[in-house]
Amino acid sequence: MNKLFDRGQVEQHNAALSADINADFEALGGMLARRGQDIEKLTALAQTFAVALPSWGVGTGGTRFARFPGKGEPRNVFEKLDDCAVIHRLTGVTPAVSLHFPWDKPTDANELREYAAKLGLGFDSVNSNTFQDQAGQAHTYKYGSLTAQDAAARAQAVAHNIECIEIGKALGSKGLTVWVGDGSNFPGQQNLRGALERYLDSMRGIYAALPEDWLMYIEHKLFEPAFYATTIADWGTSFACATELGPKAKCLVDLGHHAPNTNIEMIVARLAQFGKLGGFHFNDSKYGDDDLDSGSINPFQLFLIFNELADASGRDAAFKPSYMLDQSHNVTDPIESLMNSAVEVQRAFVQSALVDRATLAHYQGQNDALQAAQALKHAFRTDVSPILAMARLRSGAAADPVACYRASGYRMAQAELRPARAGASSSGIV
Ligand code: LRH
Ligand code: MN
Ligand code: MN
Repeated sequence: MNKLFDRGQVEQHNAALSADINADFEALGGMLARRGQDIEKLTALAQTFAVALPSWGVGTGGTRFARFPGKGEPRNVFEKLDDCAVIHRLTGVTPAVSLHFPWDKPTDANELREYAAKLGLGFDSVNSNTFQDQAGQAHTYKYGSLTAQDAAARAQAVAHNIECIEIGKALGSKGLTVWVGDGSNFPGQQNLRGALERYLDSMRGIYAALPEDWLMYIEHKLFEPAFYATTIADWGTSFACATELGPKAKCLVDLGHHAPNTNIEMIVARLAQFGKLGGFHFNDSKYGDDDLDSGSINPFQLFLIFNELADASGRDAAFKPSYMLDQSHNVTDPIESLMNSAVEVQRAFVQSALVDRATLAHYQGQNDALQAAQALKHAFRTDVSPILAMARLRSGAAADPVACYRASGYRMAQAELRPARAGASSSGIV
């Protein structure tokens, strides 16, 4: 547990900044009012926003070449939750954590659930891991897991996913995210159709174990670790499988899992249109699955994705895909990166609410491409920072999360409490 923020630190920090925030908020409110928009409504909307944290994101990530650990990294799932609680305390928008098994497998799920509850955290969907072999496991995933030729390896992968559901039930999760790296590195290595048939067969076994109120999220990814053909490479395959499996199966869009320059917002629109958009793994990238901080490379793309989400919500009030960050932090303090990223996703959400949809539809109807594009740009160019800061003040979070975090000395305190262990890897990826 961290006591650092229980000593009025956030309140003091906010008191020092509130006059400036109020002034900026008032100025922006006046400007928005002239555009017919109500800043109070937008602030209330911002306060409804939430994005889940990846448990593996609070440790320093790594690449296939090296991992450079930071100070005071969490050494187990309890410490990961401690760090996640700091992020939620300061941003107010990350109330749930997404666990990854077996990395985060609890010895006692009830104890973990209670620990999280005391920190004010809940659990988002759980993630299975059949993309690496675990110590002592009977059958290797070297040649695939849910698609393996070896029936025993497939059965083991199915059983692992069902075990994830069982643990998730005890934790209060409501979903299972399935990403498999299965595929091939050489033309001819696999029968492409056969691999997908085996995948579907395995997934049917997992689907059958889903509780009534759960969803299964199918996460596609173009490549890596399979470099010739990945079985679930794209949203089309994901959509076909989700359709085949049934209503509890939906598609999950990880922003980094596409070819460069792919029109991701259009994928979002398509999946939403056909009722199969389940959720997101937010991150940013320049080349591939870079797992960089959300909004750090292409904030306009993030905005355009939320513009599609706003359009979908306008058509169906019940539309509610799940939001999660999935990032790897190599050169920053992971807590800082996750705080900034959560705020960047929230920013895109609020900016998308600024789009005047009637005006946009009018220009679209007139085939006025220039003004239609400007209708979007107008919203995107609006700096909604005062709204986000005010939403944090009103939610009891920190006006400036990173500044408040740095002033607290949390990281240095953890460095004392959590001495580095040789070869320790928080996520198990490296
Ligand atoms: C695969 C992926 C998937 C995994 C996570 C660690 O690249 O995005 O979501 O579970 O990374
Ligand atoms: Mn992902
Ligand atoms: Mn990924």
